[in-house]
This record gives sequence, C-alpha cells and structure tokens, in this order.
Amino acid sequence: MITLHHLNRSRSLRILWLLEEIGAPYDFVLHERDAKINLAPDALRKLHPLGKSPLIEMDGEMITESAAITELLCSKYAPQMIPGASTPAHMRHLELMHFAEGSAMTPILLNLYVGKLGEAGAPLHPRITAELDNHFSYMENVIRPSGHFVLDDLSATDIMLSFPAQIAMRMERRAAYPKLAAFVDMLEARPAYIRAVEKGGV
Ligand SMILES: N[C@@H](CCC(=O)N[C@@H](CS)C(=O)NCC(=O)O)C(=O)O
Repeated sequence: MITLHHLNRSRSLRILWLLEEIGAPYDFVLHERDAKINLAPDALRKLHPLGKSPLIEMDGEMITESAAITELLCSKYAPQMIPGASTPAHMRHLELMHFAEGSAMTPILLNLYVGKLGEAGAPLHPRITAELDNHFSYMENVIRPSGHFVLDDLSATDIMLSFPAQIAMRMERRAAYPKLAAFVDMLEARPAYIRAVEKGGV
C-alpha cells in the first residue's frame, strides 16, 4: 500500500497525478501550507526530517524526492512509462529525470527568492532570466513530434518536467515556447490530471 503525503500548491501534485494515471491503490493525506509563511506544517517534519512534500510511504519506507518516487512508482506499476534499459531513450530519460530537479529548478527558485529582495536583487535578474530561458529552451528543443519528452506516449520524464513547464507558462512564456505550451495543455486536459487537481488543488 502507498500513502502520499501531499502539500497543497506544491510539486507533490505531479505525484498525485502519476498515482491517478497508473491506477495504483493509495491513501491520500493532505497537509496545508501555513497561511502566513506559506511553509509546510510541522506534521510533515514529524514524518520525515526534511519536512518536504512529496513524501510517500511505500513498503514500510518513507521516501522523498519526486524523481525517485516517480521512478519507483513507474517501475512497479507502469513499466511502460520508462524506456527499455540501454536504449538511447533510456539515456535521455535518465538525463531528464535528473535535469528536472537538479537543473531546471535552480533558476526558478533563484527567481522566486531573489524576487523577494526587490531592488537589492536587481543586479542578479539578467543572469537569472538568461538561465531560465536557457533551461526552458532546452526543454522546448527536446520535445518529440508526439509532444512528449522521451517516448511517443506519457512517460516518467513527462511527469517530472510538467512542473517546470507549467512554471514557464505562468511566467508568460507561452509564445516563446509553443511546444512547451502544447505539452502543458495536453497534460492539463488528461482525466487523471483533472482528478488530481480536484483532490489536491493546484
Ligand atoms: N527536490 C524535491 C523538492 C521538494 C520540495 O522542496 N517541496 C516543497 C514543495 S514544492 C516543500 O515541501 N516545501 C515546503 C517547505 O519547505 O516548508 C522534490 O522534487 O521532491
């Protein structure tokens, strides 16, 4: 049995979406961000020292990190969402699974935090904006003609890259990255994604 500890308005939505896609049985526990400081409640830290979401409980283990969770859930319940070992698609899968949190999120988070500095952060913004576009344009250029990242159907990397792609759209880059925009439109129209939003909020 799987339990998802979900934080509202967070990267955990992609795990909730994945669980809905693969049809695995799971329990859902909603944790609400603090209304004033917007951080996770203490309840999450009591479950895991990092106090972050997504957090899943599976086979008696508490597991964090979206990419690890995605890989584990796909391996067990939807192996067709991971390209076969030793294929070029599998190499791209590995690269993009790590890229999502290890690279694409860096300028996104810098933009968020430096934005809070107001004028004091202004000298950093040209570099941050250049790096945002560096990462978004890489994503735009590796999307396949099918509109997915490594396979011609939904895969684990699509789940992981959904979050930075949605942020690109929120940053008003729809016209700059039309393939990313189509990817976001495609995933947000999927019945499993709609069910995830109904359950966990955006
Ligand atoms: N690299 C981690 C990031 C996890 C993470 O930072 N989650 C955020 C939500 S998007 C969180 O729990 N923030 C609450 C807090 O820091 O209090 C992953 O992909 O799972």
